[in-house]
Amino acid sequence: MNFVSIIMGSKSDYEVMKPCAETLESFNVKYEIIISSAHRSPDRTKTYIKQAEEKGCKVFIAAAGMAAHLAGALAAGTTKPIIGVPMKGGAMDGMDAMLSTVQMPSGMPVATVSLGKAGAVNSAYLAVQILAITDSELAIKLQEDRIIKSKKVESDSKEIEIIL
Ligand code: RP5
Repeated sequence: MNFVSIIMGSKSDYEVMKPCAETLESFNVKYEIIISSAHRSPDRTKTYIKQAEEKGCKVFIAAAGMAAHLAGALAAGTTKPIIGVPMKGGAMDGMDAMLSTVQMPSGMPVATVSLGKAGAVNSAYLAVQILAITDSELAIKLQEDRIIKSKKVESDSKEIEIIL
């Protein structure tokens, strides 16, 4: 069973990450979602990575804020792709999490997406794109989604556009 795993450092990350789960659902991609912290529950995080991988997890999405170490900790425990979603909040409102998540040492990549809802949604899209490399049905769904998005730009424009 192929699936994606969403891991959040805290329950306080859940609201931001809901759109990630919803996006995976819109593509009928199976996922697990749990709370586990690199700092507060390192053993649970380590154990979960191994168990998820054994069950068929193909991509991990890690959401964490402040001195965000979760995505890096996952990268240390698996060679599966890791997508890091930095969370806003704290004294630096996410800049700390963004730098902590993106600044990985060479050979230990974390694909870091943006702060906020766009990052949460894009983490799901990136996971779907990775799965679609070996899943032609999913690849077609992604192409259809692009067409819908492109048509929406045109219809939105028609509502307000002025062309001389
Ligand atoms: C991080 O610290 C979590 O991912 C969260 O974004 C941030 C704050 O956590 P809480 O204090 O709200 O639990 O580990």
